[in-house]
Amino acid sequence: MTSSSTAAIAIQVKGACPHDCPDTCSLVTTVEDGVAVKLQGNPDHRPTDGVLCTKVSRYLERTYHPERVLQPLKRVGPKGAGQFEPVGWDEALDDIAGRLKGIAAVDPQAILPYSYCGTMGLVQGEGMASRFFHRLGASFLDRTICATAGAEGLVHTIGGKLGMRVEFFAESRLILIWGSNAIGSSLHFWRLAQEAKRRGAKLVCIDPRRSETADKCHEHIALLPGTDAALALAMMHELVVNDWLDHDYIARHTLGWEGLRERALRWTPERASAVCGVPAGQIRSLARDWGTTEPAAIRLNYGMQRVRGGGNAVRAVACLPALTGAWRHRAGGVLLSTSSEYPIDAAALRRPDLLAGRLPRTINMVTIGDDLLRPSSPSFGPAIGAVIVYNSNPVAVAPESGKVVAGFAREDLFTVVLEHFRTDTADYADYILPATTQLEHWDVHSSYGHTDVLLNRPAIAPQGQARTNSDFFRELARRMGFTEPCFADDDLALCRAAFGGRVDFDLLLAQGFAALPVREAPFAEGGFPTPSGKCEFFSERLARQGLDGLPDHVPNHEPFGASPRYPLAMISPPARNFLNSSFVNLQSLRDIEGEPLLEIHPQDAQARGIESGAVVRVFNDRGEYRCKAKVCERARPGVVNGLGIWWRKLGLAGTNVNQVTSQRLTDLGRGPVFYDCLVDVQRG
Ligand SMILES: Nc1nc2c(c(=O)[nH]1)N[C@H]1C(S)=C(S)[C@@H](COP(=O)(O)OP(=O)(O)OC[C@H]3O[C@@H](n4cnc5c(=O)[nH]c(N)nc54)[C@H](O)[C@@H]3O)O[C@H]1N2
Ligand SMILES: Nc1nc2c(c(=O)[nH]1)N[C@H]1C(S)=C(S)[C@@H](COP(=O)(O)OP(=O)(O)OC[C@H]3O[C@@H](n4cnc5c(=O)[nH]c(N)nc54)[C@H](O)[C@@H]3O)O[C@H]1N2
Ligand code: SF4
Ligand SMILES: [Mo]
Repeated sequence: MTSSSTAAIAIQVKGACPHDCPDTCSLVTTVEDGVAVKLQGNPDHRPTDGVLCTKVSRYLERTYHPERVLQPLKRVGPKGAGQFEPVGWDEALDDIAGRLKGIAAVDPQAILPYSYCGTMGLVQGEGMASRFFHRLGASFLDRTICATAGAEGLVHTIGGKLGMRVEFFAESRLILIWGSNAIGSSLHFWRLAQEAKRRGAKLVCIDPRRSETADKCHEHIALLPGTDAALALAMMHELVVNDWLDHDYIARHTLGWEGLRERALRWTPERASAVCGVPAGQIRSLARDWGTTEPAAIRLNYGMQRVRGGGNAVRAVACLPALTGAWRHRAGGVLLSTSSEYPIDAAALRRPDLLAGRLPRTINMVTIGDDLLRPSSPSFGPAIGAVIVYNSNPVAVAPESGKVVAGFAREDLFTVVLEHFRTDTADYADYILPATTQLEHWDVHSSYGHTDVLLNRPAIAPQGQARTNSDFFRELARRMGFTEPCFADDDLALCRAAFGGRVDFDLLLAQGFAALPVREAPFAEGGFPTPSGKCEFFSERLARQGLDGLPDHVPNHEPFGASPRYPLAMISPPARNFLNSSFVNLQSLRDIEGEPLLEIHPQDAQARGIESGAVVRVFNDRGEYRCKAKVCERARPGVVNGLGIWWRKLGLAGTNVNQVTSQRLTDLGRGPVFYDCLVDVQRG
């Protein structure tokens, strides 16, 4: 592009929203004289339909934010104090390579990557980074912090992260929105649900919180956190006793019906009512709706699997469409994730062959607090000596932050953070390195809500001295003496490698997106990709692992009512205008959210002398944090909603909601239990 002194030349560049959101929107950035001046949703991309959410419509404010880190910074004060001075890239990279070489000479497993979905891009995510850590022989990171419990539940039932195509929800007659505040977290699905509603569909929201989505549904079932499997089993009870079953579908396309039937018959609506804290009549009517409406669909989301029994809960819910034959219709079935549709060539992209036969230990990202504090031992291996953080903000988002902070505060831990901003985690870095944003680099994206591949082209030059994540790992590899040719691949080559020849790259270059060939009604004729080829009510694989072969209600680690000291259950769903801890530092969005809030029901508030606006202390044995109370009926009695995920340093007393969450794990998938957490609340 050339600039002109008379009129700016405007070009439009197609990209992809990088954020951890099922909608994976196609973006169009207008650039004038090298400056991005406008960012819009691509009207030609069907799932995006020209619309962006409030958060990402502020992406330019984020990109050109005055507080962006634009040069490498080296720590000069104590850990966590946030005192840094500028340093050159070469000096930083040389020093980092030297430190890592020293650690690796003893045991490379003492080095740990820590990353998640700051960007969902396949290249700036685990592309060059994986090659680097594989070659090094660093510890593996088990990337469990969001979705693994539900993913395993789904895989063990229907065979993959697969399901309905999102656009057909517009034709459903009944939609259960289960564990999702769709208005905030998957806006484009919500628009389709609204279309269905206009055509006469009934919408039911199943969520302990009266969310913005619940407000707009016909019915809201405010169950206690972690009781979804009990609700689903009681629905099955009703399907059986009223014979709202598709016997032909069950006989031909499912496995384990007799066992499931027997179990369901033990879950009367009255029994589930006592567990879930909702009236038995409401459970009966939900089952009637499910059993007698066609086509009927479930938009399941990850909000309901952040409890001990999250994997089993997803299994139970994923059985419901097979019982009624809902899969026969393209507007029936369940959708949790579409990830397994994508033919990603992980070996070409990530090069596990560079491990050369080594099998490093695995660290679960959920237990980073405990693991950073663990000394060397024969069972654990070497104490963690260095962490390289990219695309994540663990000090804010990982559970039991008291321990996470203590871990990152270790003076003998060497920490490098690749970031856009000085996050809570960056404050504990030895080096903060400036990373490019989505407007400044190439990437290629899959989605977990629709089934298109998107290409992201850079729209503007890297700001300041920012470099892409892959550039950092490429340069570091060179300094570590890694000479394999794959470390010379540029980002465009990585974009091409991600799908090999399985996606038309020329189409991606021309149009910015390409649809995968997927079936309209994937399981209308069965054909589930499970070992038996059927929808597995009973899972032989789980039974062989010594687990329950059938789905069941697995009570929370911290069940409601179990502790006299901590009588309130706390969930911590996202505040609508933040995305995890991203965007919290954008003034325009923070102005909408105000301050960290705890929603509390009037009954619970009154019993504690708490009014709206009062500063409260939320506490349990793991710690405490302070926020402002909002007395309202968005909270059900007995459950408080601590809206997340604030930056600690932008909250009230330098902590956030994860100060009280626990590092315990889910039944399947080794996932976190953010919403399985008992607390009490006081004025304070
Ligand atoms: N605006 C916004 N959008 C986001 C995110 C964000 O932070 N902000 N996060 C993104 C990420 S990382 C993800 S993983 C996706 C998916 O995001 P989800 O985890 O599905 O998040 P939400 O849609 O907020 O849905 C969580 C809902 O589950 C409810 N819930 C809590 N416990 C239970 C329970 O035990 N049972 C049931 N039935 N419901 C429960 C909460 O009250 C909340 O309304 O959203 C993405 N989109
Ligand atoms: N209490 C509680 N805790 C939770 C949750 C909850 O509901 N309640 N939700 C959990 C869930 S679902 C998830 S997915 C996790 C999310 O946890 P994270 O994946 O850590 O998500 P973010 O907090 O958004 O942090 C992402 C960081 O990556 C940075 N980033 C973005 N793009 C790039 C890039 O291209 N390069 C580099 N180097 N950095 C980049 C951003 O600036 C941001 O600081 O949090 C979990 N924590
Ligand atoms: S709706 Fe989701 S994918 Fe679309 S712009 Fe917003 S965060 Fe990105
Ligand atoms: Mo997530």
